[in-house]
Amino acid sequence: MADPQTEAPRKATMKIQEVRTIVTCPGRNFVLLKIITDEGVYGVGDGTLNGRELAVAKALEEHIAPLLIGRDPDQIEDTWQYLFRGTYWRGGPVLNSALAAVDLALWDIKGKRAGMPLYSLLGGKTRNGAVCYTHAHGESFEEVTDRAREFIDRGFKVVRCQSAIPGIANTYGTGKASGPHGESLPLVETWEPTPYLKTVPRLFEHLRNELGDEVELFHDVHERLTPIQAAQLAKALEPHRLIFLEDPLRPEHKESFRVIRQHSTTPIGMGELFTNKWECLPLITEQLIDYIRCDLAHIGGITEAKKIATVAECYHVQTAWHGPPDIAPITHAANVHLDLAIPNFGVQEWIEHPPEVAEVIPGGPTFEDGYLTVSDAPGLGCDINEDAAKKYPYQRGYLPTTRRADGAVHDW
Ligand code: KDG
Ligand code: MG
Repeated sequence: MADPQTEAPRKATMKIQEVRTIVTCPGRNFVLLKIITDEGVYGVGDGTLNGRELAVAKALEEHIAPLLIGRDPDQIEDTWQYLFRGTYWRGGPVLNSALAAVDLALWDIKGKRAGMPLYSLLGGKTRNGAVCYTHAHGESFEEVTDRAREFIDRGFKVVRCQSAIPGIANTYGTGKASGPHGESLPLVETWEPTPYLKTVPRLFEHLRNELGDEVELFHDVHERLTPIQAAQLAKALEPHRLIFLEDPLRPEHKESFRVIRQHSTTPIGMGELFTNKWECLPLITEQLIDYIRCDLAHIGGITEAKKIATVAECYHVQTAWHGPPDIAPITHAANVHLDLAIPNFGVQEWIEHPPEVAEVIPGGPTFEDGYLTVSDAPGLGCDINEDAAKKYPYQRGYLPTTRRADGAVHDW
């Protein structure tokens, strides 16, 4: 434990000597962290927050790194509480992404010192692999179907499907990339609920007719609907048996989810915009969702995620941790270590990064026949090649923004 007056370790144990933030853009921006101890063992973390990367990097460099120097890297929970509560203000996405980077790096150090992969430290494997999903998208139903078929042929058992909506420019999820795009301002997407609510059930009818019953399919609403619109969509999708309907509502007002539950048996997944366990709690304890899908890189890492998973287990809620391409392979590895260890794992999102990413961050999860695994290397099994990272300097990039047809701002 730290000395209550000075926060210095009470006795001479291993100490944190250096905290290095690495911002790199091998195709997309990543905010990486290396925590180096006085015994030479180091851990790697990821705190990438898409579109606001440098806010996290600055928080790590200017506010958090000085607090870590001299601390015992073994006291993860104590350090977590110290950083989370020590701000007084608590953390939103910026501070909790920074906290995640620290948390992941500390678990990595603990695993390396113990000579154990993280899943062993978390209780050992409860399964051989984590079933995972990827994204099939396209301008037309046929294009989405063809992409989904390619993924099914590669072994995927679960596929997220998004198609363009007639009359809506730049529909979410249809491949108009976020991240660095060389433009000074974000891409603007449009949103209108009526064509969306008409099109999505037709898309899934088409997909079921073409792809059959065996593959698990689902759709990401991306928090855009009102409660009653979400209830209508969930009900309309019932015949197509989605594994879950993702993020139907804005994250702020948890009671809204009751409206969906009152009208539909389509399972619901929610959580990529949550930043702590308390936000998940009402949805879990009232059994208003079926899958909790926080992002380990934005909720303070493994320490917070394992607590959320345990509460979820009590209420028959499974996990579907957020695994988009905008978080580094280090967080993807953390996802899979946790998936392998917990009893209530549901499904894991995973998007293949381009090869430059593995050059900078080797050791992410590996995919085989629909399942993800991680290596048995101690810790997270990942590394950061700092020389390679230098070849890919940060490039400013924004997530798109959204407006209604009349010009009003809407959630992206
Ligand atoms: O940076 C934003 C993305 O992480 C998000 O749009 C991806 O919704 C997403 C998902 O489910 O992967
Ligand atoms: Mg999503």
